[in-house]
Amino acid sequence: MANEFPHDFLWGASISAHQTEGAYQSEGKGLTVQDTRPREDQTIADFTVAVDHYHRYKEDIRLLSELGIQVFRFSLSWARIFPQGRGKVNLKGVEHYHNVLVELAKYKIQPLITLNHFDLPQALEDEGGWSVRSTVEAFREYALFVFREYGAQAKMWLTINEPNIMLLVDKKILGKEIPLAQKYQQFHHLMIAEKYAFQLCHEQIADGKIGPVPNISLVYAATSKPEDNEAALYFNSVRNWAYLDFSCLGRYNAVFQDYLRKNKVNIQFAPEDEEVMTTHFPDFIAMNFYTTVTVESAKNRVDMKNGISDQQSEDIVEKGFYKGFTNPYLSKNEFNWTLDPLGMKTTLQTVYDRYHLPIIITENGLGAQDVLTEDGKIHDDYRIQYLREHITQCLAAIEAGVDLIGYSLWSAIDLISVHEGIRKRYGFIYVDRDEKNEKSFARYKKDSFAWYQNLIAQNGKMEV
Ligand code: BGP
Repeated sequence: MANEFPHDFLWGASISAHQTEGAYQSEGKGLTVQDTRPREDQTIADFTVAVDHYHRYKEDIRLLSELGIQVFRFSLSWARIFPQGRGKVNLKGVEHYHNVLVELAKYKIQPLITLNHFDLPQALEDEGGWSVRSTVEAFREYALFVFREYGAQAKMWLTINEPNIMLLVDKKILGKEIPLAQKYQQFHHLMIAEKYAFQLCHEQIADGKIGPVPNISLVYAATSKPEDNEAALYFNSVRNWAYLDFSCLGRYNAVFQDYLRKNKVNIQFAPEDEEVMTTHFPDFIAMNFYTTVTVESAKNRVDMKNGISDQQSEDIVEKGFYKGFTNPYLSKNEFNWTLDPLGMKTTLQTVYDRYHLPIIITENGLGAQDVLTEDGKIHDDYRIQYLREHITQCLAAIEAGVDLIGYSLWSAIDLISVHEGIRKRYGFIYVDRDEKNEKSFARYKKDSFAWYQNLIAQNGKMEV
């Protein structure tokens, strides 16, 4: 087995539209659910300006070319192209992404485009969002349009970012709680929409490749008690396999069906769905990974309230099923996210074993409170350490036989965290703004920039 990264391994970096672009009402863009989302804490950097990537994409892409990445994962803002979600096209928005693609081509950076990353057009949300079937139709119209428009410039595509986390942590991401029955009707619509994206990409783009992009983390049992193992079985299914089984195998798996049955959730199928589900499949799996999750049984617990607040699902409670448990063997980062590089390897092995498709990691990274020194430096050795540990496990997964084709970390540039504003920074490139003040938006290279640049130049070889 290989003990080095394949020569065509894709080294990359990732962002999303609403966390970077800003310009939220510029040049004809419609509002999205991220622009209107109620925020618990109004002091966090808002998304209306974000890090001004919309106006500074040329500078950002030039810096990324200096970094040496081969693939840049970004998302299109659906409402920039269709301000009302469907119907009238906004030509300025369409042109913007052509310009971005031209700029990437100039530096030979391959685009990896997410169709939608948490920012559904508000006009569609007003009609019922993913709870109603018409949003699936609007998504088909949008997907068809962008594949035709950009298919000559972009060959690798991703569908809808982390539908699993969006539904599980709805309050944090969308600013509202979705009742359970509606949540899983949304699941069905999101997954059917994704199936149409697979179909349309393959029909419209010569050599086009497309994959789903969920957040996948193995769920461990808190102890060897059979009840805890059962809890892990259910949460693995609800958090992970329900999504990938639908995408890659075209079915509702049995454990997930049982979960739905016990919760008295009935999914409405349209007449064509059975066929759509079982006909269109992805070419690869894109996987976002930050940490693993541990659960114990919540079968006989009456003293608890159902809920979840943590992005990484550690504090999930679902009576009768599972309850989050702090894994005593793992440490945490300063934002309370559990660290588990080996868990990334075993998650990769499990995903590959189940689906036998190539995998690309499209998110993995460390959110931290970086400090800009007076001489314009950011000494983020903690991020280098994090990356070193995780990339080592990528290689271990490849050595163990996993067809891992790339690693694109979160994030290329500092952006507004979904939950915690800009004080939680992820980028290789520091952006001079804080929660309240927009400041200069100047870009600075962090120490991790030089480290990753060197790593890419060596195709993943690390000096210990
Ligand atoms: C993923 C999202 C990203 C990103 C990341 C980090 O769930 O796809 O958009 O934000 O998590 O999360 P956070 O911003 O909450 O730190």
